[in-house]
Amino acid sequence: MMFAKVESQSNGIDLIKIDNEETKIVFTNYGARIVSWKYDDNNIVLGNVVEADEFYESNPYNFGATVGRYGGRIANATFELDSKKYELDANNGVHNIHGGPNGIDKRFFDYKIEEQVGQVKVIFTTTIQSADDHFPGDIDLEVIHTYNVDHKWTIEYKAKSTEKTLFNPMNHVYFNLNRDNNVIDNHSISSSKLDMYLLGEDNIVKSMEPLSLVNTFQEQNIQFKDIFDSEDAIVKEQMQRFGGIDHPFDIGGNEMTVENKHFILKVNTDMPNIVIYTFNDTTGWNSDFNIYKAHSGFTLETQCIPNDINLLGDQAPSILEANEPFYSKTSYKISEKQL
Ligand code: G6D
Repeated sequence: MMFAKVESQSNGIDLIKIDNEETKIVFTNYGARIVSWKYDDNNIVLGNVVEADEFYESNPYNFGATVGRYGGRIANATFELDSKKYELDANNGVHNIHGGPNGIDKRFFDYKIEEQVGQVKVIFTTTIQSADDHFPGDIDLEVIHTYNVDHKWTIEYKAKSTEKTLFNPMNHVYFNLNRDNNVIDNHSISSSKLDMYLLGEDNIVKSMEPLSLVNTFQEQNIQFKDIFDSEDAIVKEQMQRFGGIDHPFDIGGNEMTVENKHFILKVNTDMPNIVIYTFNDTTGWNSDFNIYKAHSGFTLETQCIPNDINLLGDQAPSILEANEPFYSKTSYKISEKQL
């Protein structure tokens, strides 16, 4: 039997806890974020349920958060749309990242819960004002987290903007499928296509010609460790420079699998790219909460390629027309391997 219950903590934090027998998932109104996902006693994602009311406010790594209105970096915090120049807040050196300093990861969403046959839906709503982040247009946004009896977590984004704008939302959950929470180097990724866009200065994509990892490794199933330790000159340079993966990918058939010896995680998305970030730098958080070492987790950020507006101009897939409904869907399904 599936059921949901709400627990309130201090600082306005509500925890929405969904119980589905061997798996349990927890969301919060703060950033419409996932706080916890457990398979029996195993934590599948990074987060903190017990101290959620203190942990998330100071967490600089966007753990589990809905990120927007634009996920990833916009170079030099500026872009042009229909020949008009927009200046954003720089919150990553000279760049804008993850929607800027007033991104939606730091706001309280309204929500309602719908318990249906075989699934629970948590519908989070908010409005992003142009005055919040200096992008054009006010956006009415719904982020719907659905959890079902098959242990599948689905995120749907529904939005509408008052003006033509950029919209590139994603979820910044970090996964770790290891029972001992050891680093994720032993996980492997697989898809019929694993094309990695190479990064230049400040982790910003430098070329729209991706490198096929399937060709480079002659495999469709590749361990993170083999990527980190690759002797291929291009891969090696990228791994040494960025401390791991922080790259957008094109995947095959909208589907990718990540697994270790215990679990299989399948991601399915209608977004054009997935940014994989292997939590390469954990030194930027001076807090007792920071118990993380490099490669403690990895993200699967389903989104348009960051900085697409400056790379592709009016062909950028993140462009959203005024009053046009936006819809996007991503799901993550966890299953245990039969030994
Ligand atoms: C994103 O790509 C970025 C990283 O570079 C950043 O450090 C992280 O979010 C917090 O995945």
